[in-house]
Amino acid sequence: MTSYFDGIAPVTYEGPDSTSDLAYRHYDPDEVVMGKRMEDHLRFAVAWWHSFAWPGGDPFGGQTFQRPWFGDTMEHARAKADAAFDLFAILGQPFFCFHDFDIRPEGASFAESASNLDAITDYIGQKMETSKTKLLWGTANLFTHRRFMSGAATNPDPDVFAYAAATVKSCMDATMKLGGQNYVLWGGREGYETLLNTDLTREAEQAGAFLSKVVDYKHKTGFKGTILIEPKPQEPSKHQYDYDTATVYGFLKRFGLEKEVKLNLEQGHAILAGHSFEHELAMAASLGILGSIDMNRNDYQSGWDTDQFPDSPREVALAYYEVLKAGGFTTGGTNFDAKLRRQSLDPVDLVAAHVGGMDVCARGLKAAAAMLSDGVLETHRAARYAGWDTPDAKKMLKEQSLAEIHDLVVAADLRPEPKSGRQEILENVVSRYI
Ligand code: XLS
Ligand code: NI
Ligand code: NI
Repeated sequence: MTSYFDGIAPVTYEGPDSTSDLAYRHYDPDEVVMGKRMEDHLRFAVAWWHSFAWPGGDPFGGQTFQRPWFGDTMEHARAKADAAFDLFAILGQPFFCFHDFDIRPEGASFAESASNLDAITDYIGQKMETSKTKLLWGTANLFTHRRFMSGAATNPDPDVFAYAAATVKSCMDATMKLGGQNYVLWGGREGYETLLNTDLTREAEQAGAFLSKVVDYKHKTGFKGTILIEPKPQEPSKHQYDYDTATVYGFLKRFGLEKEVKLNLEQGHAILAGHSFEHELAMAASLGILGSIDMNRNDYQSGWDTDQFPDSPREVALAYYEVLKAGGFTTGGTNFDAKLRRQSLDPVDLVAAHVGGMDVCARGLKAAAAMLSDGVLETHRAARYAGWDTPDAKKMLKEQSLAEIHDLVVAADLRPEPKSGRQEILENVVSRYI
């Protein structure tokens, strides 16, 4: 242990009546929910970038946090890893996620950055040998450095495409070396600022070729994990190509990759796209591409990606309802791509933020599991569509032409009557379970 979290004991489950700031009231890793341990359902992960690399800046002011590991040497990188594994142990966290940029100092050349990555992943790998915490996913940061300002795969300069491809290869290698269960691609700069200087057709072809090479590398190396794309409609780019679930699915189909790549969906990104999180999850499940989630919310007032820890049991319950209905996570999990507010300076804030987020998720999961097991929503949904299970309706859908249907309507003198959708009753049902 480092001394950073001194005085903070490992967090334990104390039950709903506990008044401690640092206890789980709902998250009991061993509690069995729908036949599976809660820890194995939720598969929580700490995000290295927000929890250990983010300095607490905003557009009006710089760093507020003063972490002893801030700095750009390998020594700092190792101290950061030490503190990270201390937090994982305090939380009992099963997983973490990282970008190359979060864990190693940037070198003066590609080769130096790659060798730093190799050294720090050796160090992290050693720490993992004595820790229960595994790697949920690794990813490349292809958006912070100025070389990526006009995109990575979709850059007008082929040299940047090449640099991005080499970076992803090294990050996939690092992910495999640490036994990662997924590899994520989030294209923050894959989009444009103005159409006036942008060739949409070329950029889509570049992105398709890039992703095909990533999938090809996965197969060549025998990586057993899942390749995930994380959709987001804008920010940092004005318009991002991976707008939302449906858009990414269209892109995957266009390049024949819909069986190869799944999605990492983030609550806040769904909201930025004008959807609810459950919409994005349900859509992905329906298309067979639901992979993993980033469970961090936005401030509904501000309209940008504020990356806050979740605090709404109802929202979280509706999200896990879709996850459970789809059969639960396989390689995916629940990553807290969430950061503290910039006034939350202390080690205890970092611990409490995760404890609160995990607890809200546990509560949501239990509510979702109960709603699903009791069948309260599905029974109603099935009844609402029951007409479609009749032979006549099936025949109409599959076999009959527009003209034949017309003749049937005339012959039967069909006069459809509207039926209640029962929305308020269903909303009350959900409230009963929260
Ligand atoms: C940014 C994204 C990013 C990805 C990983 O909005 O959420 O943090 O999760 O690159
Ligand atoms: Ni985000
Ligand atoms: Ni994210």
